[in-house]
Amino acid sequence: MGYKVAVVGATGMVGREMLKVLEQRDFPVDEIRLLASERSKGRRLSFRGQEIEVEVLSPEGFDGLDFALFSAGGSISKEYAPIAAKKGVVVIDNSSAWRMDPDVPLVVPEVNPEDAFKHKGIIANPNCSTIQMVVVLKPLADKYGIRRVVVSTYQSVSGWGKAAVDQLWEELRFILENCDKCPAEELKAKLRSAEGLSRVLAHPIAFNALPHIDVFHDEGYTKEEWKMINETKKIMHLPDIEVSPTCVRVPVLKTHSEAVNVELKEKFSSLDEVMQVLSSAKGVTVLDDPDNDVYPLALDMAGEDDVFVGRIRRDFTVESGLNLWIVADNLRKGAALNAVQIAELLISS
Ligand code: 25A
Ligand code: L14
Repeated sequence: MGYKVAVVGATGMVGREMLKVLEQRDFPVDEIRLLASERSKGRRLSFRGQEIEVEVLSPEGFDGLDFALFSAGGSISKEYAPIAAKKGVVVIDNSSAWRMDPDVPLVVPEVNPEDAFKHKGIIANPNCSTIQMVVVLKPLADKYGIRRVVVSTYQSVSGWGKAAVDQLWEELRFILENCDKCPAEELKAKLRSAEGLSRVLAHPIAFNALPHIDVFHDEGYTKEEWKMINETKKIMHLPDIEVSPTCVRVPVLKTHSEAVNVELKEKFSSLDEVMQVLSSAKGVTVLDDPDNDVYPLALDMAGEDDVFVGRIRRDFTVESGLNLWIVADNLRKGAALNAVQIAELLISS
C-alpha cells in the first residue's frame, strides 16, 4: 500500500531535497502533490521520472492526503499545519513554528522515536544544528550522562535558503572580477561599496564569518542559539542539560560543522571506549585518523546521510570531558532526510 504525500514549499532548497529523499529511499508514495507560493505556480519538478506541476498552496490542497512535509517558513506552517491536521493529514513540519509547543513532538528518529507516536496531527522536525548534535550526544548521554555542552557552529549558507546561496556566489564572482588577489583592506572597501549584490545576510559572507544566524533574541543570543538550547532539552528529555552555543555562518555551500565540548557526569575509561560507543550508535560515522589528516569535512560530507564525528579528544580541563568535531549535511539529516525518516517511522509500526 502507498501513501498520498504533499511537499509544502516544494520548490525551496529543503522541499526539493525532500522529493529527492522520498525517491532515493523508495518511500511508498501513491500520489505526490507539490505545493508552493503563487511565484512557483505551474513550475514542474521531477519525481520518479515524472514531471509534476507545482500548485498554489490552499486548504483544499490537503484533501485526501496521508502526509504533508512542510518547509515553507514559519508563518506558512503556523497558518496551514493546523488546517492540514484537522483534515486528518499528518504534518511533519520543518519550520520553527511548532517545535516548542508541548502538544507537538519534536523528533530525531535516532534519539526519541517513541515521541513521534504521541502526535496530534503535527510533528516538528528540529533545527539542523540541533539534529546533528543530539544524534552524537545521545549515545554519550545514555552511557555517561551529560552535564554541560559548549558548542560553536560553522553553518553553511544553504541553511538560509536559495537567496543566501545566491549571495555567496554573487560575491565570489564580484571578487574575482573586481579585486582578484587583492589585499583584505581593499576587499573590504570594494565589497562594502558594491552595488547590485544580493544582501539577504546582514553582511558580506565571502571570505567572512558571521556570528549571526536567524534574528537576535533575548539576552543577546540569536534565535538559532536559543533553538539549540531549548530543542536539545526537549528532544533528549533532559531538562537540566546545559547548552552554551555560538552560531556562526561561514562561506560554505552546504553542510554544517560544529566544535562541541561535552562535560560528562561519569568518567570514561579510555578514548577507545568512547570511539566504540560512538561508532556503534545509529546514524553516526566516526572519521578520526589525525595521523592521516582524516576528520569529517563539510566539502566531503555534502550529500551524505550520516552524522560524522572526528577530532575526538579528552578535555583535560574538567574531570570527564570530550572535544568533538561534528559534521552533517544540513539539507539532508538536518532537514529533509530527518523529516522522511519520521514518516518512515510512523508507517513502520
Ligand atoms: O521561518 P523559518 O522556519 O525559520 O524558515 C525560514 C526559511 O528558511 C528556510 C526556508 O527557505 C524558509 O522559507 N528553511 C527553513 N528550515 C530550513 C532548514 N532546516 C530552511 N532552510 C534550510 N534548512 P527555502 O528557500 O528553503 O524554502 C522556501 C520555500 O517556501 C515556499 N514558500 C514561501 N512562501 C510561501 C511558500 N509556499 C507556499 N506559500 C507561501 N506563501 C517557497 O516557494 C519555497 O519553496 P516559492 O514559490 O516562494 O519560491 C520558490 C522558488 O522561487 C525562486 N525564488 C524564491 N525567492 C526568490 C526566487 N527567485 C529569485 N529571487 C528571489 N528572491 C526560487 O527558485 C525558489 O526555489
Ligand atoms: O530553524 O540558517 O530550521 O542555517 C535552519 C537553518 C534556521 C536557520 C531552522 C540556517 C532554520 C538555519
